[in-house]
Amino acid sequence: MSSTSRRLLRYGRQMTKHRSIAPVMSCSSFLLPYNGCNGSLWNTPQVRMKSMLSLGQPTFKSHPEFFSHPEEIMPGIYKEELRSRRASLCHIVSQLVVKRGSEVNHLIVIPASPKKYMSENIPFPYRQNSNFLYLSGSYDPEAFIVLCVTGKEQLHTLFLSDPDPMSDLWDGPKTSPTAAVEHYGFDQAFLASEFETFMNSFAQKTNRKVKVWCEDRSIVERYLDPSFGFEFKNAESPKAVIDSLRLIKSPGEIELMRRSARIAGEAFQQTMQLCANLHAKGETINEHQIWAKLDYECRIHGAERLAYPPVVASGERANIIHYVFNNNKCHPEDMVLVDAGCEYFGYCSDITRTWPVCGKFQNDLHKSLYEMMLKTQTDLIKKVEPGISLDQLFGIMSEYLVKGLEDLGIVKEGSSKSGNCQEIALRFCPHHVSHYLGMDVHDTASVGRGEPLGAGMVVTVEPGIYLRASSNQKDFLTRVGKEFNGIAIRIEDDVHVTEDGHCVLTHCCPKSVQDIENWGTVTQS
Ligand SMILES: [Mn+2]
Repeated sequence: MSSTSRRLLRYGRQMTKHRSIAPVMSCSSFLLPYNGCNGSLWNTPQVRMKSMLSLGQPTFKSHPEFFSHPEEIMPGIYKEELRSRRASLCHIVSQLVVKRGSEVNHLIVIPASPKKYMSENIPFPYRQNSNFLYLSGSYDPEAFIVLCVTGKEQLHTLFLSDPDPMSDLWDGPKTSPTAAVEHYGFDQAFLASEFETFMNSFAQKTNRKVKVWCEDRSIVERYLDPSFGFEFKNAESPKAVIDSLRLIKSPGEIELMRRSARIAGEAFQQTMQLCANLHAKGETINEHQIWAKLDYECRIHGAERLAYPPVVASGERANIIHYVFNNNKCHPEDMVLVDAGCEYFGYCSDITRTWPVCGKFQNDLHKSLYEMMLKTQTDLIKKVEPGISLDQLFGIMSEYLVKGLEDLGIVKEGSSKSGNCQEIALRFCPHHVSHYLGMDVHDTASVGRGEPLGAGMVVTVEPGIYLRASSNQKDFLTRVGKEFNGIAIRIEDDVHVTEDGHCVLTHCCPKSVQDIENWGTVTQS
């Protein structure tokens, strides 16, 4: 990890700690309204009528069941918090460059996700770019945020795609600049076609001494004539700076993650029960049904979608770590490994459970290995607190896992004292035991796993065991160990790091043998 990255994380922590009082400089009108940039296209009666319609996402007015205050953009996330996130980003980039020895003006451009198509005219379900959503709260496709920093002044602008009768007919009306300023709390908002005029004004104001921060400049280039020649070619990505902010969740974000975790956890309860009921009726259970049930339960309880293609792998298929076909029959004597989570107002949950398809642990090998993994996972969660790193958690897991396998007689005696637990563990659990979680499942990926945890972070704890008697496992397995061949188990919870330890967000998801068997009890005749 470079010293710049360390400094970033320190800035991120400072900014998020004082989020509610983050220094937001008053926005003087260094970019005065100018001709053409007044949203005049929106001033026709038809467009005015359309702009009164929904913003295309739930608001206090349209969905009072989700919100308690008109200033909330997502439940518990107020307009002011979004503004403060943008202000922190501006503040950090200007600090970084000052430290590098020269003071310049900054232009930060964050585009929304474009619409993507799976085939001719058929769109994929739309998912907003997490960084754009984090800084704006908006689900508008093809919009972009432009943050200008000149000296100590900041100006937050949102650009929205132009109204177009044809696309409005197919996709519905778009958010107007006026509605965007009012709802999202930007200083100003314009149509994308007005971007070049805006840039001319900014270039003049700054004598073109500008450092550009932009991850994907294609959207900007669409609206800016190439002859404009602004410094987009040498733009630096703001990703690491935004990650340093997103790493530490605010109380409002933690509440959304708690809700996301609860919806997913309860979906697992219902899914376990469905399996038991289908089994009792003598019906064959297909992995596809488990997927469908989880998806249904999450959506019906308010989640936007599953957070990723789930893994529903029964029997030996659980050894395929990213198995996503989910189309095979579950044998009633097997266990099924399910890795699924949902997205709630942009915040993800990520859970894995492994349970007996029929609802009860009837196979001693399954049960003994499950109990060992459960102990490994719950003991590991106890280690989560400020100061420890994800890599250190992996080291501890390695020791627990090898000791557990040795106690069960699966690996040769003395393995846990051989001094190479990590190397042995990697042969049985080839993935890491944790990642950061937030608006993305693998959140804030630019932050290394060697960083000490701090209050406000959310991480997963997910030890797994995959017994394949593969060539790299054979050297360590005993004769007993070979009987376990084909079994795979992973248990994963989402854990919020608090000032004095941790809090498990996914606690409602059945995990103990007793809870799993309770939810695996038949409820219908
Ligand atoms: Mn995970």
